[in-house]
Amino acid sequence: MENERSLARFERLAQMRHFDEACLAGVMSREIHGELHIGIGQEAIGAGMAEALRPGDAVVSTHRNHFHALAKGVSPKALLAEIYEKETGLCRGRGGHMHPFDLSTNFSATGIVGASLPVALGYAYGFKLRGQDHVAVGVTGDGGVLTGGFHESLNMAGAWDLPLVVLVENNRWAISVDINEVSATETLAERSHSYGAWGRKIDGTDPDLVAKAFAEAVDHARSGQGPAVLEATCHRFHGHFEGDHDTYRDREEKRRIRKEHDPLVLYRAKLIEAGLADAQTLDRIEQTSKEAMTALLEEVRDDTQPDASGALDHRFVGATSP
Ligand SMILES: Cc1ncc(C[n+]2csc(CCOP(=O)(O)OP(=O)(O)O)c2C)c(N)n1
Repeated sequence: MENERSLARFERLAQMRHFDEACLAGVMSREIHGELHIGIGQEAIGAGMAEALRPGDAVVSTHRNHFHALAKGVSPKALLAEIYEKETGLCRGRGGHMHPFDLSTNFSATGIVGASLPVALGYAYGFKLRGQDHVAVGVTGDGGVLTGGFHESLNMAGAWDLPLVVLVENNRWAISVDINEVSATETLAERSHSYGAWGRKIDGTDPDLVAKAFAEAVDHARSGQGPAVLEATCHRFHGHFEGDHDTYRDREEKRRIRKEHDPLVLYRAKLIEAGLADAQTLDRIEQTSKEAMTALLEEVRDDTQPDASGALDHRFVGATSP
């Protein structure tokens, strides 16, 4: 049982890594336009959060949203097609990578930093009003914690015991701003105390630690005890977006981070050491995941792009066509 769960977590880590590598290919080939924010190095958070989420729960993510979408059960095909600006995409290629929206899984994201939290708060309030035992997860980076929306959302969730889980992906950097130089508190999780919320800081490079802490945070919110703040530390291996020269970080430091904190490498070693898997099994999982993603990418590349004449189709408000 324990090894099945561990293998499933390893598989999710691999799938997330390969998903973002498939996105990178589209930047190199110029099939993907605009800024692309990938999460390579941060996979353990997405891989760890998947298990505690139920279909009715809502997740509202950020500009760096791919892994949270996959964790919530968004179709990898529809997400990749959206990122590749295809008619088969989640939003028929009109939203792009920063604005995926999936009514069927209650997943959405916003490119406005900090704005994921008030939207998640709205879901949480709606769940409470309807007497549903769903939770709303608002994801933010460390930079987003410093916005007014973080305070306002947690204050209201604390005052009204709303089922809001704030998941903070602390990768240290908000573009070029080091959180350690701009935060008035030592940790971001300790801000939870001001709102009577559950709070914890964990190492977000280990999917086991994430799964355990995230399940506790979700249980707390689901059981009507009010909001939770989970700060998961992680490392962003790439620049802020593909095209960022990333000169604010030392080259040697970046090399060290990749060498010492790769969640896939670390989890592989952990499973082998604990006798939960052998190297061949893990190789096979990685290989299968890579092949599946290669096939998916080929399929997506063959899909059609929306025609410019349909730019105003599929809007909720003011649509001219049915
Ligand atoms: C309201 C707002 N201000 C500024 C930006 C520009 N911007 C995009 S991402 C980003 C930094 C976000 O940092 P963080 O929240 O730590 O997330 P990370 O990129 O590390 O995942 C900024 C300032 C924005 N998108 N929205």
